[in-house]
Amino acid sequence: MTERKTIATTPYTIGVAPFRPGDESSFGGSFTEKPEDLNRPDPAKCESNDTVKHASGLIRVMDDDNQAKGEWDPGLDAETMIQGLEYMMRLRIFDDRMLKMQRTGKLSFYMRSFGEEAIAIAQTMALETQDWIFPSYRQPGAQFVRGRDMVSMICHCIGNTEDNVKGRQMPVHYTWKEGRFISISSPVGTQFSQAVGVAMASAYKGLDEVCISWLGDGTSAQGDYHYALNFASTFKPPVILNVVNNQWAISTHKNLATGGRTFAERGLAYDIPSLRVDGNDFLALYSVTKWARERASAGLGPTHIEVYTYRAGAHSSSDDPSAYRPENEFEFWPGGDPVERLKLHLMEVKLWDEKKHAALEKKIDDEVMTAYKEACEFGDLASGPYPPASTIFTEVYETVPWHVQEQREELGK
Ligand SMILES: Cc1ncc(C[n+]2csc(CCOP(=O)(O)OP(=O)(O)O)c2C)c(N)n1
Ligand SMILES: [Mg+2]
Repeated sequence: MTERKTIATTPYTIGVAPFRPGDESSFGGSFTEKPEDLNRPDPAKCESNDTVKHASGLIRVMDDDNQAKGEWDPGLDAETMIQGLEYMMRLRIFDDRMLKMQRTGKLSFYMRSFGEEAIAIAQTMALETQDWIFPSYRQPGAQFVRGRDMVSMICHCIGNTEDNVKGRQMPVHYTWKEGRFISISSPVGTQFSQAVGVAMASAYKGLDEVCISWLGDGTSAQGDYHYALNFASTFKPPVILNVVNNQWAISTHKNLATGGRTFAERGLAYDIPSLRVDGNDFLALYSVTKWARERASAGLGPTHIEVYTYRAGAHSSSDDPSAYRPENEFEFWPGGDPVERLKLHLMEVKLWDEKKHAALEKKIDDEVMTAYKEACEFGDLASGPYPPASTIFTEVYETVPWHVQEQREELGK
């Protein structure tokens, strides 16, 4: 009989979270990377080799003293920054109201962007209106930037008679054709190859239409991510591919999604310029996205970005993070709170004060409350009215298949 050989087994320490419930989290205080560390390469000439340091370092603009520094400072005017702050505040207040609705049974499920508000908002603001957005469920903020009506967003989350997809999507899985905001898919990651494909079509047609997409650290462990990067590397379409590394994929730590190097560095192997950016720094996010768009528009193709952040809230209304991570971990995150950081920067440059902030908060709060009441008039989960059951069968197939027809007849609708 042949003797079986034993091989060294993988240690179980791979992929574990550094801190668990009851531990004191520590991320080393503040970031060691400084805004002056990294240059801003010429976007119209930059190749992947020029971004080796940008993929392992961290692009920042706002320093620990809330001042904008370094080559990546986008030099935004007051109006743009205040607008950005307003969008972020609107998203946070909106999210809180929606979660309350879920807790009181008015809608079935909810996902907040808490702690990640700057990402989709700054990045969408840096784009042009003809650009296409391929989001995951944590970028609803892009819709505020593109001007979607809040009542319509709430009606979608409830799935009531005014929901533009008539309850056929999960709440928060928005779709909004007018804003070029592509339907969010429940199977995570599909949006990356779709964004690359549409960008290829845009280049083929000679249009100045750039695509942007986001997926999470956990999702980047899927094949979809690599298929998209491979096509982006080969065909060099005008696309901006973001991996939002928020440390967690529900209860799975980001250490289980990649083997040591940063998420950004993986793009270099595909010969795609790759940047790593502080995802809680509104100005840095705006700046890298403008840079990537300039490259795409100049015909230089894709940019790969790791957005380094922390998921401050639960994964969704169905999740309880106290079961797998210290409850106050967010307080130790060196990137801080994105809303607070832009607010403090605006105060530092004397464009903002607590009084203006409180007044804006009140204005948004009223706006959200009014929209919430208006949306509920079209029905909520607790008290209806509900869309008719016949909508299960309509508007999906042009020619209804026999088995669906049979089911409809059986239901008598
Ligand atoms: C293909 C697929 N697998 C699993 C799931 C269940 N699921 C939904 S979100 C999620 C975690 C995703 O984590 P990450 O990509 O890090 O994004 P985050 O929620 O942190 O933004 C999982 C496993 C799914 N929706 N689709
Ligand atoms: Mg994640």
